[in-house]
Amino acid sequence: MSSEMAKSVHSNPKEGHLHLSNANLDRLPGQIRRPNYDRSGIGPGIVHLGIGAFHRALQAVVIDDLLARGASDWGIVGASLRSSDTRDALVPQDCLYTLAVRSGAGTEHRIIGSVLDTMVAPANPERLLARMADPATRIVSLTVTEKGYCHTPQTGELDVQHPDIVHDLRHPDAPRSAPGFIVAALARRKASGTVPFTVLSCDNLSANGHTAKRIVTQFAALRSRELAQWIEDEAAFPSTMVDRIVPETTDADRAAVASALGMIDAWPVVTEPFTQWIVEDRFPAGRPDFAMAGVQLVSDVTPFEHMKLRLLNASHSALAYLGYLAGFDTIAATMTDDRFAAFARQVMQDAAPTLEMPEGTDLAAYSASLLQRFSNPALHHRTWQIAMDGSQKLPQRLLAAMQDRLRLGLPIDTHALAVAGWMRYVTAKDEAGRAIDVRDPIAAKLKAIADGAGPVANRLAPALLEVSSIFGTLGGDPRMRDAVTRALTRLYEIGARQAVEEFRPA
Ligand code: CS2
Repeated sequence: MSSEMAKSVHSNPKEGHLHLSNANLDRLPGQIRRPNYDRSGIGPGIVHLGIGAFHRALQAVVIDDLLARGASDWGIVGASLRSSDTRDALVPQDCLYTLAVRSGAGTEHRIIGSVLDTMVAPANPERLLARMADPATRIVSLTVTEKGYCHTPQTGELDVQHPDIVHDLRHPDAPRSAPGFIVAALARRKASGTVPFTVLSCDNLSANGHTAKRIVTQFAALRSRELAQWIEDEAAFPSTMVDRIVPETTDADRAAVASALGMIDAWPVVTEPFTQWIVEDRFPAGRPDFAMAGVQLVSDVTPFEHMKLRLLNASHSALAYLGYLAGFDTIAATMTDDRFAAFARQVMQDAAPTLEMPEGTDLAAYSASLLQRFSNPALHHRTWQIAMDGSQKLPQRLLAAMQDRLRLGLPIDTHALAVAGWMRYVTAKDEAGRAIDVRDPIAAKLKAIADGAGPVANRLAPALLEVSSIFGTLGGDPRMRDAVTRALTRLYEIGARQAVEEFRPA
């Protein structure tokens, strides 16, 4: 690794400030934990696609823990599939960064050293492909968000019309998408007689390993049947459940970290004390000793993934849409209103009967801990950030539980209010008539539907329920249509705050 190992004292020429770097580690205040291992001796065993804040607050911390214990020589090469921001921030500081763990009790800072290098895929796809195809790479992990899978959210199948998929089929050696990179690198490994790397999805999708495998093999089959079969037979795609709340880093966070460090970190990550990673133990090409760093290794992650998606993420999304509409900027602020806290608890309670958990799982205790985490006053997790990409998130967070409740003959009013909150949100106008900056791959389509229907619940709800990539057959169910229309009607009549207040579980 070249660039990140430079041994010069970095300082900002304009202001004369120190910058975080290998050479400056000794100048940090004594109490700040930092890599106690020789970073130059670590091999790049893991390539991570989507090196955003989430990865840097969770998997990279686990790897840093193992390196600190001398229990591993697996390092991470990170890649961004789109922007160069992370590379531009991290490479000049030798890919070191600060993890700032915040709670009501204060902030703990720690410097993470497990990321060895950071690349920007579009700037040099060949460099990333070569690294992925290198036999030294034995795991390719992913946090590319739901939309990075280029799939139809409702079915989990590859979207063959997706512009990046169309592009990657035409340009297999200069891909853009995560499936495109994985398949191109696996094709090279097959050609050179190298075992496949293990693909480790760390995104919030149900059965994320199965989904990744389905998408990768479907894409490979469009290139070659034989390649798809080889991947099917030889490559492992363990599912994982990852959990840590990681809000977007703000300039205020950067300033706070700089003052704690006495030097500048261009891109620290801010998170909560809680962290959990559950992984299916299928790594034919080898893996670090994850368990030593507290990772839970299991044979089937599905129940835990459903639990997290339907309790944590579902109530998070519910709070995000309804809280945003009620004028709350953050989840913690939304939670200070008892009515919203009670509503979040109800989303969790209603999801519980749809879960089949291993014996001994205490869903009530889990839910209580989630409510406490959401209330962490030191985290500024914006409702707007969680509201993003609803078309990709609703199916596994809210709709799957609704489907199960209908099957069980149970009412769906709680979840219907959350879905109605999303519908009100994607009209792109808030309750005071101000524009909402809706971020979603199909934002334009949703807005067009909303404009066509107008702010009239019994037109808007059925029109949006027809978006089959989100709702599938559930959208055509009269019980769904009635419950969502009723909830949306109340949102228009009395606003989110009162709709949540008036809400009483049936
Ligand atoms: C959140 C998640 O942004 C979102 O949609 O619900 O990122 C959530 O914070 C994490 O899944 C927590 O593990």
